[in-house]
Amino acid sequence: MRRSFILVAAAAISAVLVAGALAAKPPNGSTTGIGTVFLPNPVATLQDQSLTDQKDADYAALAPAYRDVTLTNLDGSGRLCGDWACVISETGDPAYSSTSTFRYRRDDDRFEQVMAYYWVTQAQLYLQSLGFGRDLRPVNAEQQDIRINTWGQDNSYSWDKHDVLRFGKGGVDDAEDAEVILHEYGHAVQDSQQTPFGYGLTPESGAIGEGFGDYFAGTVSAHVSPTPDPACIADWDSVSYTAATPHCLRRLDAGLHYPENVDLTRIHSTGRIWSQALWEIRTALGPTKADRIIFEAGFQYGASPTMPSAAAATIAVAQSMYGTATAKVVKQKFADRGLA
Ligand SMILES: [Ca+2]
Ligand SMILES: [Ca+2]
Ligand SMILES: [Ca+2]
Ligand SMILES: [Ca+2]
Ligand SMILES: [Zn+2]
Repeated sequence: MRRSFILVAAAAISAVLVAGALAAKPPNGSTTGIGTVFLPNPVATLQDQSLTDQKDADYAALAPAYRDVTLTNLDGSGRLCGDWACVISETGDPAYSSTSTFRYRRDDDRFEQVMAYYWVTQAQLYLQSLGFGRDLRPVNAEQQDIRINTWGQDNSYSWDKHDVLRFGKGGVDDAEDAEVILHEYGHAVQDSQQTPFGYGLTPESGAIGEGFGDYFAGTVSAHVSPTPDPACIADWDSVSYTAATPHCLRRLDAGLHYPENVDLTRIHSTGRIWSQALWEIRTALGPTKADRIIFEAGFQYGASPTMPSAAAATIAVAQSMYGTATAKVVKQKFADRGLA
């Protein structure tokens, strides 16, 4: 199953993936480097709702949104591959640097490759900082395959059969917005928590998956680079398909309620019930405690939960990790959405 971040019919995918023939260059051995990225995206960073795609141009108003960051966990090959992410590009040149210096602007396809490497790595490092892989079991702690392609539709997806994230180039190139990257990585996280690999086999569990992806984007984005309106997801990608401001793909505070706002033909929209419950738990408990509970619960509620059953599993995890007072808070936040 392929899970995307917006509801656009998926085109057939070529079974033949061009594996980015890599030039035979010597490894440079360095596991850290420098990259230029958005943190998390220009609209949120600059608080400027008037920014538009302008056909992938690198125009002056965007200049203050670029940031140089340290790229970590590289494998020393001079490519954007490492412990937690490996980027293969099917468009433009594959990024390569003998000095691990990856400074590009958005009109260069290599910019999105750097974004994908940086943000997937940051997401995994955030999970580890919470204790996953230490006192808690690891979550998707492996090299995530990422492909960026010329697919023209405005859509990206996680494809669990091949354990790969793909980012397209419709409108604002999808991997120019950290929150699109993180939403898709959220799907990979949930897939990895199931045995056999793969989460979300029913429409309602799919809606939880979309809500989880949005929540994951919100919590990791706010951890790495806080911005004034953290409940707005994909502030930059969405300028291509939203007229109202602030531009958001979706929000984490939509005020929907179970079951009357459930529409299982619109799982992304319905997922806002779930994402809001998680967001309010995070607000009440703080990000560390909330995310330890929320991500641990992903191991517990199975591949195809209903929203109430996943809520019950999450409350039980809160009880066993932190006791009755914390479980009560979690239960109340789910109750506010009609889920407990
Ligand atoms: Ca671009
Ligand atoms: Ca584009
Ligand atoms: Ca897009
Ligand atoms: Ca945002
Ligand atoms: Zn999705």
